[in-house]
Amino acid sequence: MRLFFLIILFSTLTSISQTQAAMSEMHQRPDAHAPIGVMADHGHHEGEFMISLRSMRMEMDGMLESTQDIAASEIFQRFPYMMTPKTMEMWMHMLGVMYGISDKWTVMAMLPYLSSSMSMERRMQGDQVESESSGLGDASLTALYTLFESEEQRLLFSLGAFLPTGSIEKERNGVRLGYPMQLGSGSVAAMPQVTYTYFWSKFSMGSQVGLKYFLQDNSANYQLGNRYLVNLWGAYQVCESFSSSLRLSHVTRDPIRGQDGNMNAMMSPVNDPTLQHGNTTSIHLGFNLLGTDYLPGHRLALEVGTPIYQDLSGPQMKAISNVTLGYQKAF
Ligand SMILES: [Cu+2]
Repeated sequence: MRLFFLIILFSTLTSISQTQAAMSEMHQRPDAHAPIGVMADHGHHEGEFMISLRSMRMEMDGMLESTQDIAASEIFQRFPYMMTPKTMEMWMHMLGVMYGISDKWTVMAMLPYLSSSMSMERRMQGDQVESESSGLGDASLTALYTLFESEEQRLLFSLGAFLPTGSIEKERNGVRLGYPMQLGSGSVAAMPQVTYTYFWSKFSMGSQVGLKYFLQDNSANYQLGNRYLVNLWGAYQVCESFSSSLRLSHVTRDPIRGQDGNMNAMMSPVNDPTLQHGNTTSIHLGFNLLGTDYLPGHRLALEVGTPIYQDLSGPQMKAISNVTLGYQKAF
């Protein structure tokens, strides 16, 4: 009986150590990490520490009403707005830190820095004006739990807490800027997510669903609409240090609840709380580079995306492109 027990114990320990070896082997694939535009896709082993830096650029050009383009002249004809946005560029630089508390539990902290600019056309003057805002965005703390991980697959749950560290009081000449130009939400938000990834020898596929749920009204008496996120991707490992990926992402934004009393909703579509929601589906082409012989363990990734479907409430800015460049290193 004792011998039987020892055999069971020994084989269990052997299989655990084999799984560990397989797991670290899996971590050494370039596509072991999701495309860089996806967050909270992987956990870390006990005592492992990772630092990441991301730079994202989002560009918007022109306006959409529902799914149709709408010119500034038509907006001024049909709506009472005093100005309408033409273009917007947003940069987000994000510092992230991950730490494996155990092989199951990982914690992650993220701190974004935003810098946005928008050009608007004015009805009366017929000219263009620019507005800018920059500063810290909303920081987040996320707990990740690896429910299951083997050589072939990984199932991960995460729960993020977003903190209202970003300003919601950005102004131009003493006038509060519209919702898209504010740096934060002003509210605490919870974000549960589930990520499942399956690995073949050269291919991998992943899926992620998430919800960003705002928990309270902010100091300006509104709360941003909840966000529903879906990601689906496939990656192909071209060689041991390089993989390319194709990703579909979908974001649904609920309407804003309440209204910022310091913003004149009739000034511009971006000030109108009834217009800041809709659906966007995008496609992204990505590359993951993993240093093997040269700079082992360093990761560099790029992802370039463009919307393929946008259905926005009322006249809203049309997204054109988004690009993410990221660097990651585990210790
Ligand atoms: Cu990590």
